[in-house]
Amino acid sequence: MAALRLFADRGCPFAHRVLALMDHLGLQCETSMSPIGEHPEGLSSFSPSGRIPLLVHDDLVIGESRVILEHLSEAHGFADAYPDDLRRRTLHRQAMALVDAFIAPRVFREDGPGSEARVSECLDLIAEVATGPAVPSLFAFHVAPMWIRLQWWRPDSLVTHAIRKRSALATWLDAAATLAPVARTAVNV
Ligand SMILES: N[C@@H](CCC(=O)N[C@@H](CS)C(=O)NCC(=O)O)C(=O)O
Repeated sequence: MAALRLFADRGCPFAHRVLALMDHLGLQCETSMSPIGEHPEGLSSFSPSGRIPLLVHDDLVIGESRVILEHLSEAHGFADAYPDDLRRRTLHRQAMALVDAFIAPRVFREDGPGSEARVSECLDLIAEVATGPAVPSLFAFHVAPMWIRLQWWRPDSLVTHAIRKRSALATWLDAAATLAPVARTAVNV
């Protein structure tokens, strides 16, 4: 069994994605976890700038959560990572990219990138993916930690309200946020 080591921070939504996937796959991993705002011990030898999350898999260092999710899924045969259908798979990947480009920054800063119109267009695309039952998938593990933190940290932000107004999307995201691997790896802050 290859050695896995994860550096994470208790509040980080990007790290939460990885923890949720690992929980779902039942992966054992040496995890160095720090309180919010601090760097886990040993991280600087792999990332002097303090990137979190950071996964070390043998001699491979991965410091981008979406890539970590894909790497672990491929390494451990997560068959439901993405839909089988190419069109749906591409839409999932596109929605994940949009979450990172336009939604994730607004978890940290209310006035993140993108106009109201651009955010609305992104939510339309994300809503196209967030249909049917919320089951474990890379998209669910990718977006749920952001939705949880938007509600904690930005309950009255433009993007939080825009999501709530799309009731089918909000319902789907609520269900994704309560998936067992997401809930088990969430923190109370
Ligand atoms: N695009 C990165 C973003 C990761 C990120 O911004 N992580 C924050 C913590 S939530 C971070 O490392 N901040 C720098 C620091 O804490 O020094 C990913 O998806 O992994």
